[in-house]
Amino acid sequence: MLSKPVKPGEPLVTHIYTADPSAHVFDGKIYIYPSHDLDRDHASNDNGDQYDMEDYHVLSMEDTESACIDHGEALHVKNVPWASKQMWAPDAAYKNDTYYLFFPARDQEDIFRIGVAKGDSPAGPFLPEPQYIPGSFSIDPAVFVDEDNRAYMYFGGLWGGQLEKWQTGKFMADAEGPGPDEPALGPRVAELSEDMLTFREAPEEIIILDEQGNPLTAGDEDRRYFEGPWVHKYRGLYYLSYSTGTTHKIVYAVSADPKGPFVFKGTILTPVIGWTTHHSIVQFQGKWYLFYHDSSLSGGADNKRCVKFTELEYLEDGTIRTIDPYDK
Ligand code: FUB
Repeated sequence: MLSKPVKPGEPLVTHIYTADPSAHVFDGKIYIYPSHDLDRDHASNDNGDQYDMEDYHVLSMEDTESACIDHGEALHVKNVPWASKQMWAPDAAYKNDTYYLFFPARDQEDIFRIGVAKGDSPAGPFLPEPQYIPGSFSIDPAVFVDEDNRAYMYFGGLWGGQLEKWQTGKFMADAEGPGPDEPALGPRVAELSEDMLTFREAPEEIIILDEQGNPLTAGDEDRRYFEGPWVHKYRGLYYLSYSTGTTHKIVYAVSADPKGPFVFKGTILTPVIGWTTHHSIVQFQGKWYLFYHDSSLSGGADNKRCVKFTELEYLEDGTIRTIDPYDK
């Protein structure tokens, strides 16, 4: 299905609800891997039960002025042997002449895990591996393939995403997050194996520091990590961007090492309509773009979101100009 030509700040497609866009340039086009929100009415809760997605559709655009194509269903939960429900924010990567779709879902015990599926085309369909990635947990995988061809998966999300339940290395159903003055929980990172199907090592926690070198605290809700990590490289530095959750911002931190520690820098995107905010950053034809979502298409329903994009600008010192998504 083809949309009308896309415009910055407007939904890429309107025939389905979409969220959590992971954008990549494959074969000279922009491919977007979003969540596919269902048109169901739910009250919102902190466990995220309202996000009851079942499948993925891949979108693509020839460029930033053409129509957006919905390539149809690329993977459904019923075809993933280990998964039971909630196909949340996915990402994709290309390596070994293969396209990989990484996705979180609850397993048969209701624990979020991360799975991988393979395809010959960036538009899918994707064939899932029979088991989730051993040692994986929580949500929001984002895979960054570095210039040396090493691939890293960043992941993790609080509350419904269960990250705080893994502080001991084992799933503790009743575990709570750290107190407000304690170091905040960071996202996890693990290098992927050459075949992209397993972790090469146990996931490590990423530390995010303030400008004085102190770890951000859990009470620092304007800056601490909540969910939705994304990593891109600019002028040789790694930029880790993420959602602050409760304060609804997309912020970023920078490091010379893909595993950090990262130093907090600032805000990329101010709050959007709807509770969640989730993004990706991609370079295309010499410009940088932010892909994000809001709930404008549904008039504000948290679980019925729409994917959008806008240009992203760096200042001379490598910082990113803050974007107000509704600035005219
Ligand atoms: O779409 C479900 C969840 O909402 C995602 O995994 C989070 O990042 C948030 O956008």
